[in-house]
Amino acid sequence: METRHEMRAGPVRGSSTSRFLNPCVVGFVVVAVVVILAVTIGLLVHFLAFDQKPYFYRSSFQILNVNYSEQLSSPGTREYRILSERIESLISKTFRESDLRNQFIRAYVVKLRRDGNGVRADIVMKFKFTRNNNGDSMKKKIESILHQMLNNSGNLEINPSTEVTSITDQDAVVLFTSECGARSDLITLSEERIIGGTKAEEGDWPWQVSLQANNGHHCGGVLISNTWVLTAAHCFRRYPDPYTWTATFGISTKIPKLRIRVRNIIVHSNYNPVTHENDIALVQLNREVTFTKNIHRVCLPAPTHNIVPGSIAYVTGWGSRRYGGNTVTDLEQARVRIIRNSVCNAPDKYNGAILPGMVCAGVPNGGVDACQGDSGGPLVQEDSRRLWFLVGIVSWGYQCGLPDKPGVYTRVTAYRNWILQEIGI
Ligand code: 4AZ
Repeated sequence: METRHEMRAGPVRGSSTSRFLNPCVVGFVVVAVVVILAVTIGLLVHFLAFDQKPYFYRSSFQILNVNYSEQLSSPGTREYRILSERIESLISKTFRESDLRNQFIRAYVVKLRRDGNGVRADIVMKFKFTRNNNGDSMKKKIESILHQMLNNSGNLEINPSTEVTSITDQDAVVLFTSECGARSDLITLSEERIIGGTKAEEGDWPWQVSLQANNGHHCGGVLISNTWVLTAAHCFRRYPDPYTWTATFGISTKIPKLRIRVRNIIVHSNYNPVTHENDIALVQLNREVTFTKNIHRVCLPAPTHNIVPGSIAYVTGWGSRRYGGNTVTDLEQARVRIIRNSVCNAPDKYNGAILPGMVCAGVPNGGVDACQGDSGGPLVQEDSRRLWFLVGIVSWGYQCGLPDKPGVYTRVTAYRNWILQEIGI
């Protein structure tokens, strides 16, 4: 009873108004309102003025004073690289000297094609701007800056009737993956990325395949088209029947992103298991792979492509971390250097066993190498436009990671014409 009386007494004493006007409460309410307002205004200003989002645009230029030639049909040639770099640097220079210098990120030539006698270049451009810039006005600005550029493009004569189209991230993926050799970081036109550690991330090596016999990882492989995988001939010595094999994609062999049966296996007819000569094979998949940002083909080098001794290359696979060890379930990468055949043939190294169709790669003191289970997998190099080329296929070596015993790879340039003869690519 006492308590109930006291409670009821509160309002009777008229303290409700005085409590409401209590300076502490008023102060608290004012501070709360000010804080909420400040946070809201802050967030609005942040999103409208500072929170920049990437936007992709595509365009296509007709270049009138460059004659199309076979040399421009593959991104691996010097001619293709030089012309693409000229176009990219012209666009970059133009935007860096324009009102959009703070919005422009990168321009990239995704494809050079024949257009009459001349050349057409398909271009993807990336910009960053805030939400209060509407896409249409940006498109107009980009078009007008490009238009000025085309009238003043130095020694490249470009048809000035050029349209710009806003595209989605997914459209950019389709444009990049219809060509070869772009890692996922190039597809998003992100800033330079350093490859670190040994564990690979999804999309780092999108052409890497696991070739599995009876669903167990047996060899690596490399996606070179939407139906063909390049690998080593010695992978099929134990299981020659294509129906034994499946190919998986994605960095984990435990939880693959995709699994496809093998339809056919073409082993080089002159493969020699004693000398390891012609250790190369082609695997046809039972259905086409739909390329994605994380699954698509590598570039094949031209037969004349120069593999420079001392240059950096990466070998990737699920092979064992030491000779005699188990294979791993998460894809790993290793950074090695190309070794000249004459050096690799020295008496303390392979003493003449390295034939012209082979190439060695390793590090001076050993410790970084391919190993059992990596066989058939890729040895790749990046070019100046950040496209990746297949230079070797993991083939053999004396154990793994020993000093003076580098990894030996099938030299892909020596088999470029064999691939063309066998499957027409
Ligand atoms: C193998 O047995 C193997 N260190 C693959 C690569 C190397 C050695 C052995 C290179 O499949």
